[in-house]
Amino acid sequence: MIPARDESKTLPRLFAELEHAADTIDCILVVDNASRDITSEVAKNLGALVVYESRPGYGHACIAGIDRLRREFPPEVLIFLDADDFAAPKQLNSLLDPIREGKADLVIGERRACGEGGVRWHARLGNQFITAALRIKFGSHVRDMGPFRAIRWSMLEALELDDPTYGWYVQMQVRALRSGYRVHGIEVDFERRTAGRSKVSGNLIASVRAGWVMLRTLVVESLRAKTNLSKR
Ligand SMILES: Nc1nc2c(ncn2[C@@H]2O[C@H](COP(=O)(O)OP(=O)(O)OP(=O)(O)O)[C@@H](O)[C@H]2O)c(=O)[nH]1
Ligand SMILES: [Mg+2]
Repeated sequence: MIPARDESKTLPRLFAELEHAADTIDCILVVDNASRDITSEVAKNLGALVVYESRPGYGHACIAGIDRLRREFPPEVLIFLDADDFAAPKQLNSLLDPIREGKADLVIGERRACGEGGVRWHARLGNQFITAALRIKFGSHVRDMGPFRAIRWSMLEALELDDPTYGWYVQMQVRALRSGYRVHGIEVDFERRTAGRSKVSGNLIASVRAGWVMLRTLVVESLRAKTNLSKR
């Protein structure tokens, strides 16, 4: 599943890269998140199944995509992939391996720099803060909050994720850890976008806003975990 907002310029290259993983993928779903460009048309022409979500927000896009899959093609494993992550398709099989081998329920790509440069310093700092908090509070060993990840469908359904914002992946990790699912990280190559407009980590204010949303989600989800445990 590819959440995409104004990504008409990145999708052609991403789909060309996805040819490398054609044997592994049953269906490519692009969620056009209220784009102001021709993202939907480009995705359809490239052969994707397209869902349109009019409410901006990363989590809104993921929820809309999951609803559609639930109704039509619930997969065994769902892969999340950003529309500008050109390095990811070649690494799809390595991401899936721990699930195929029965060692993990959720696998997260830990980004290391290659090509045009890695995660920018302010995004890296925010990521380190959140991953350290997850380690201290929930014993997580994963070193990044990257969006390139694979999750068993049955587990995804059980987590009942509903965060409409960039807190989506924080909510996923907290709920997975506190429910005892096996969460693994694997190192993946990552290169900065070379097309389209940078919307979050390329912009300090947007990064701070996204960081704040992630932190808020972490606090809310941790408090919720505490309340649920004390009710048992
Ligand atoms: N900013 C933003 N991105 C969204 C939204 N919904 C889906 N996306 C997609 O989420 C993914 C991540 O957004 P990016 O703009 O690449 O954010 P980033 O990777 O942190 O930073 P840059 O790559 O530097 O822009 C892309 O595939 C976007 O198209 C939304 O509501 N806002
Ligand atoms: Mg990006």
